[in-house]
Amino acid sequence: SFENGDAGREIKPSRRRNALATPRNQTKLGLFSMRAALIARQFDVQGRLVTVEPYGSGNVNDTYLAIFRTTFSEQRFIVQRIRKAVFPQPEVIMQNMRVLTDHCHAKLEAEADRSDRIWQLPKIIQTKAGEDWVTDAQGDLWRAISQIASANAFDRVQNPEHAYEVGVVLGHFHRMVSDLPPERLGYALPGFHVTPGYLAKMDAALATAEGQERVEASLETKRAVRFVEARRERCQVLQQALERGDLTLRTTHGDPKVGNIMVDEATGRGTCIVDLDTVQPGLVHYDIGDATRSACNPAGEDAAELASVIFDLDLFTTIYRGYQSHARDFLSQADHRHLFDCIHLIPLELGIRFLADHLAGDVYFKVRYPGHNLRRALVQFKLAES
Ligand code: GN1
Ligand code: MG
Repeated sequence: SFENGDAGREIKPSRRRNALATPRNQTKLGLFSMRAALIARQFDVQGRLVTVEPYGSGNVNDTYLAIFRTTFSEQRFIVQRIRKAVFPQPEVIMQNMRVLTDHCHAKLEAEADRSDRIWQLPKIIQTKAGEDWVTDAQGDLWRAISQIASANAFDRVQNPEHAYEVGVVLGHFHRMVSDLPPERLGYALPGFHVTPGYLAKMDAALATAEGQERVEASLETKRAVRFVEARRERCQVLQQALERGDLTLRTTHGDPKVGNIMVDEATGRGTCIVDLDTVQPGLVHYDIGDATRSACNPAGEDAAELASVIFDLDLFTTIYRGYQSHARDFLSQADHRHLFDCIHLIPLELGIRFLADHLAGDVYFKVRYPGHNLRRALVQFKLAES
């Protein structure tokens, strides 16, 4: 995996490169980047390719920053390979992204004069043939999107002001898509955030010989499984509310963790939400729970000390204030009634997802060391407990 960034540090491509500057990694880097370079040249950008390098710290897709130059200009953009193991129908992601960005870009432009800041949102860069993506010889989907100008993302919440901006950006996103009917979007990731489905995945992994072996391998794993067992019932709460009709499907982001919120370098204010792969019909609770489990945990998803993992209520108050500044009219009474549920459920769910993947042999999330998914699960369980 390229994506061995340090949690909580600023995500800068130059840092990645230093972190990878061992001879073995350089060879790997060369091979993969070469493939990305071949792909990058197929998109409709001016100039000559100068470099392509691994970028960001995502757990799923392969991400690169490409730089093209002419004598008088430079264009930087993001090139990504969508992983088939995770997204069975990657073209649905791109169809959704087209619908979403057309809707939002028009809205941002129309509201620009009244807005308190310049909002950004990635734009699809088409191929020279006018397509939204390319498929390589292995059948993998690659796409190119614009890079957000002068902004940073952080894997960990930096301070209360940062938490506030995370809330503002999510609230602004929800308001922007509040009139985009979810029926216009497909399911790029069927079963995403449907917690009982992740329980079933864990059960399936536990039912295999390899899964059993992994449980037996450590006391920590046994404890983690027991932790989930004791909370099985609660895993149904949002799904049942949806089935009862208390909650309704809307257009959601799906992955609004703190690392997907870009902060303007110059002003320190939120400017953009990125990673639009999981935009699909869902519950706003998935998003609120995901943003809060991420931004209210100052120790981060890869916390070095489990003891340092807490759900910080002051940060929650702050992020929620930011959220409400845009989404005040957006949440119904029933939505409010289920806030506590989602704040507890989404870290529990992510913990189950990490644990299930650990038991299944790390097939979904990229790992940087053996036992990484188990470790990630323990952090999320600690958070849910807190
Ligand atoms: C994955 O790839 P990345 O880092 O954007 C995952 C999210 C998790 C997140 C935890 C498609 O996101 O659901 O919350 O890891 N994305 C997918 O860091 O499963
Ligand atoms: Mg994501």
